[in-house]
Amino acid sequence: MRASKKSGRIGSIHISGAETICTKQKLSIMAQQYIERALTHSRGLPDEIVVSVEEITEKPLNAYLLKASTIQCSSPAEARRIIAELLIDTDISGQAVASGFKILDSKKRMRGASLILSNSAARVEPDRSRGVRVSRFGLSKNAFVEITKINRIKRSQFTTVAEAISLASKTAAHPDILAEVCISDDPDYTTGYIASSRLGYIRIPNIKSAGDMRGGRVIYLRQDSKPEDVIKYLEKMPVIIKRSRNR
Ligand code: PML
Ligand code: MG
Repeated sequence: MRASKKSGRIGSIHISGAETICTKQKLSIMAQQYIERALTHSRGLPDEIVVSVEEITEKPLNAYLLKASTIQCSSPAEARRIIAELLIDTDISGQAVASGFKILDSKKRMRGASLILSNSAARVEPDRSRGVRVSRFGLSKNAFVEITKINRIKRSQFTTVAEAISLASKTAAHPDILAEVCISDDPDYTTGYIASSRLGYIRIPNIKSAGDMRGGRVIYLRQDSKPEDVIKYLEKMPVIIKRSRNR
């Protein structure tokens, strides 16, 4: 689902987006839930809601649910220090870290993620205003149950966390992806995350101030990766998230 609103100067602004993999039997209920979500979103009332459904014909790959943890963080400035340190530890250059923050701080809204090369900091998403939308991922029952056991998730945050950790788990499973950083663009949602196959899914409270409409998603690729292959995986490859390994 994607919901947007026309805006004179910019064309159209993104309000909400969501995706899943489900059975044919669940299609109607999912579509109804997504439309309801678009109509009650904190970013405002959309004037266009598009729900598209595609049959999945190829066998989905499996990825494992990232282990979740929460870091103590009391302000956006502290969040930045934590994120920068973790990214540098992941072999991402200072220039690439700064480029990521610039995108996350921008007032321009993207529907998808920006892709940055880990060393040169070059942005490689083909359409900079749209970004790359991570899609075609769904949760197994066991992984869903595992998410219900993550500590300190408020009931009202459950769907947001479940979708974010699913997306992060699909993303981190690609061998050419080093890390992902996400700040919600919802003004009332102030917990973000940094994720990678090595770090797991680290929740960061107070990553932004309440009321801030900015946000976004930045994915760091190995310098020698082939961006077109990574994009194909993120957008098109169906992936089912299984419960974490080593439990
Ligand atoms: C979004 O708005 O879709 C991003 C959600 C980030 C969730 C972070 C968390 O609470 O774990
Ligand atoms: Mg949002």
